[in-house]
Amino acid sequence: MLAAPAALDAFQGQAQEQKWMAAAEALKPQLRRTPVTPVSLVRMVADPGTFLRWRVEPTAPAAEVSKQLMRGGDAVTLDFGRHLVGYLTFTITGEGRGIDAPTRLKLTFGEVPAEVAEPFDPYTGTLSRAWLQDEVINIDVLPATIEMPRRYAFRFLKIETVATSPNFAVRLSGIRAGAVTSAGNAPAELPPGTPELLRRIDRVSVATLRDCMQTVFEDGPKRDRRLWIGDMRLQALTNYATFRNFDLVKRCLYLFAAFPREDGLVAACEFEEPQPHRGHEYIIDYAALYAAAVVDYAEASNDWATAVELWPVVRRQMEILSGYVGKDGIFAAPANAWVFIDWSQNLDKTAAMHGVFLYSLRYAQQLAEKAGAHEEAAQYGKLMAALTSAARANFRDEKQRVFVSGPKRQVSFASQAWMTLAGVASDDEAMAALRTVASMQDAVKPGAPYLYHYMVDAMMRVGMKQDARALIERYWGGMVRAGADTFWEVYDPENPHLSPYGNTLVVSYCHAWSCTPAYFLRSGKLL
Ligand code: RAM
Repeated sequence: MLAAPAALDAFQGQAQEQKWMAAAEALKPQLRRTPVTPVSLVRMVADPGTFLRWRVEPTAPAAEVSKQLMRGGDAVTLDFGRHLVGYLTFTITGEGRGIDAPTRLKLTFGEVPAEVAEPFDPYTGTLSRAWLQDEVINIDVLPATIEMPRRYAFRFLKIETVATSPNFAVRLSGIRAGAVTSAGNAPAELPPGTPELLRRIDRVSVATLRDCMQTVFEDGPKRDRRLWIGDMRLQALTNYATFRNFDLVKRCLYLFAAFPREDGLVAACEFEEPQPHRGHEYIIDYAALYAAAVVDYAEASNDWATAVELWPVVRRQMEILSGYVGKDGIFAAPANAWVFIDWSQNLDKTAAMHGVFLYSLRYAQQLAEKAGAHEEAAQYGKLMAALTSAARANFRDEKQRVFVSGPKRQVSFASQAWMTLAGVASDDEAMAALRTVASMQDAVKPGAPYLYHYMVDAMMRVGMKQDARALIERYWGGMVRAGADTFWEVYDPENPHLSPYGNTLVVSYCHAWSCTPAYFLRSGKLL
């Protein structure tokens, strides 16, 4: 009996998805492992004058650790001198009348000083306490060489001797880490003669990307350790300008294609273990931006064959999302859907989301042409024209020379950035809007580097090179000046206590979406 067409379609769809999953798995990279040893013993000194609340004071070379005999209650803190993602090994010996009890150690790993200086409990964050990187281990037999089984993201390590027995003390030695990444050799630094701050920003960007490049582009190696579309797109762009690992991008694009929701919407994130599967969250703007990620990849790698292979996935996103465009030509996401755009609180996302969809349609149209889907390309063209005029009619405030969003006609950085990137405004209008918003006291500011990226991108698009550069120096440069080795998930220069999760200790301090200054600085358009 012949299958009904819908069932046949579903069957073919599943077969295709399995192929994509197999293709993704075949591209799974081998990680490179680099030994890293600690540089110094340090102590953290509370310093309200510093953004991160703690100052790091070296007290001795790291090798001195093995000169200390440690008893219950003793602790040491080590600085590895750089952020790393990897595994820890150390040796522990016992000395005294007799080793007559287990040794209990507590290890705490920190990306930033506060994580090894402040108690984790009582924990007040909204995300799982289990993300905080502390372990208690009991060692029954000494001497022993311990290989910690978990992977950590850290620069600092505190080791506390919780308990021995009155009859013995312990000595630590051979403390070392194996740092892992799928990034290849570091790209050449920015040429000498480039202002030092920009060279430092670039270095930190590259280190951020390196440590997030694992068997997928992770969002943050401390948390959430998974692949998100919005983060991946920005990592991939920076990767094209630095490590140029095209296969990792291809693997990630396939992973999203392989596990869509039943109706074909791509998931916002993917998990790799115990076997690849989709996350349970869907973000409307991330699904739209999948189109941009596919086309960016093809442009950078020249592998249009893969992009065309993924065209049905892009087409499906556009089909689903265009269903949300109302009769008035405005994109209106379903009430219960997650539209991300940024972490800023109280942001009205209507104009920005409309802009993201319009922006993504442009990429989808380009891919449709490549795939020979001229009908869809023409449809997208019409839809883009309708969305553009609806945006001008609904979001443009001629008097204030900005874009507004929502019933309260809210002015935000997000709306200006996305209206600019969507091409709704002329270059002059966009320039005026991007400058005006910066001078408006009550405009809703970006809440995280993800939106700052699109602010810089919008400025570059309309030729505001000086402004773009100044923003990078101020914002990412601010993190560097505050001691960042890798760029953070959230940063508000005016609010060191900002966290989307109710606690700064659970913030990721090596975060994918913050790595893009290297992309801008190496674009040839900024310097
Ligand atoms: C958080 C992560 C991730 C981001 C999502 C939307 O869980 O920070 O980077 O993409 O939110």
